[in-house]
Amino acid sequence: MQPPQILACPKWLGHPGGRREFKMIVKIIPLVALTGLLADRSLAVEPPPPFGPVPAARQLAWHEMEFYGFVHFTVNTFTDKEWGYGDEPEAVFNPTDFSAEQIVQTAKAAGMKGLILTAKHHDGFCLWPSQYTEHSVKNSPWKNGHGDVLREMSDACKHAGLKFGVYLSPWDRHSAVYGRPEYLTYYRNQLRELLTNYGPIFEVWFDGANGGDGFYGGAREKRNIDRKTYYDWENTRAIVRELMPGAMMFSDGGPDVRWVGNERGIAGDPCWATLNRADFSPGQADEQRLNRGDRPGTDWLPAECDVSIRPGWFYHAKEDAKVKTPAQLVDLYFKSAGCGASLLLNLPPDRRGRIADADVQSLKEFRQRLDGIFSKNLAVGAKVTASNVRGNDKTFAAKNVLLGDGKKYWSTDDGLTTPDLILDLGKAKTFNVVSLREFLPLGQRVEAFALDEWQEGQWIQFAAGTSIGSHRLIRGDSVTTSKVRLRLTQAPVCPAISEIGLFAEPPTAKEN
Ligand code: FUL
Repeated sequence: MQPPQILACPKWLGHPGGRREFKMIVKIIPLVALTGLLADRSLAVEPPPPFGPVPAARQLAWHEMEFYGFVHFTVNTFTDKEWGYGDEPEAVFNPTDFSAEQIVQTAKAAGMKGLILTAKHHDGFCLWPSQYTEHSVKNSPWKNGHGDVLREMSDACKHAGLKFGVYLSPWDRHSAVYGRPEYLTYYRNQLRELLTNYGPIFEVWFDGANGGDGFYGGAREKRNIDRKTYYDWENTRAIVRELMPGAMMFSDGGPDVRWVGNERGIAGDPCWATLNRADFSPGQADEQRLNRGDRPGTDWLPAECDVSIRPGWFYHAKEDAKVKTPAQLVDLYFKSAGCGASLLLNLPPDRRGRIADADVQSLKEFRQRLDGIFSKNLAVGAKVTASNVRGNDKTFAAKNVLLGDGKKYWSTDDGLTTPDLILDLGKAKTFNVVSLREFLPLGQRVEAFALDEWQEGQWIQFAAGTSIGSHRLIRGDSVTTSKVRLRLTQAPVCPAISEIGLFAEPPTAKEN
């Protein structure tokens, strides 16, 4: 048998026993390499263990959206009401120039990542031709009863790259069986219809309102239900999990996203992403707690800030002059998305079935102002150092906070809960907005922080706050400095910070 081909043949191979030694070496080398690898592995620095409840995959995807829209549209648009009684004839629903395209493009241009449509509001009228009721678009004059608002909106969203969600009011003032067990079957059938025919659905909105009285098939009476037991929420929710596992479910108490406790669009400070969910159920709101969350909290249950661009949720011509200004919208963005919650901004189509000009204009300028702020991160290019880096491993390097991809983060050794991080900007820069984010798969870790500027040889604090979570925007007076320090001042565990950004908001952005 031929010996193996040896290209560079060391001298010692020539002496007796040399070949045997060589064979042994050939066997040993991979072993050594493997042992080395294993040793490297055991040396690899482990990421910090997660702290408290952590977000599910659907919640992580939702956190990335931050800003999306509500579309309140139904018979109320034509009767000039906010809550239809349930006796509105189908004939009143007749938009003269409905355009899902115009609605969706308006939302997209404003920077929204999705839209949630009132498939059925409290009045019970269905914007899709449900096979379970006659009280729907199919008996309206719109498109001779062949229209389907859900279909058009879901298609337009898909086409534009926006996610689509549905609001299906549990309270139904039209249904003759509302209040009886049969209604639950009807409600669940409709839920199945929506989730099967108009998906993918990113969020299902379970409203908690119930005023009691209604048409109820002609009974015209007050019907009270037990909010805790009537809808058998556990089994109703199971339908969503079964048909659309990626969908977020909204209600006062989640299970995936919670109400922020007001309809003004303003998150609490702090606004924790966690809540003790067992204390809440739809329609059972402790507004203060929903606004701020619970810390410590048993469940990852972040807040959603719902607010309308107009005083009402539905379109009323008399409110045309009361559309929120670009400055008010920017302010809302800072007070919702900038506090770790999401901004769900309602855009009500008018009687044409389009977003009115005043709203379109305001949204356009709102977007321009936000872009004006966030298009340039003044921290990019800074030299970043930290008082500690986890295991001195570059996986957890301080400079990860500038990557902006949300995938990497700066962390420290276990037990170091109040470290500092310094951005050396190289020269004096002026900013008035600071953006911070935590790496959410490891939970919400930081409980308090401070920001310092370097002035004449010393650090001076210019801002401080509590919760960070998915996003914390600090909007303050202008700071001009060449160095910024982030000081984490309270936390139960070491941090995982994925972003620090510095931005300059032009003074005009605060004016109307
Ligand atoms: C409330 C409803 O009663 C309003 O009409 C609106 O739909 C708002 C978003 O939720 O509970």
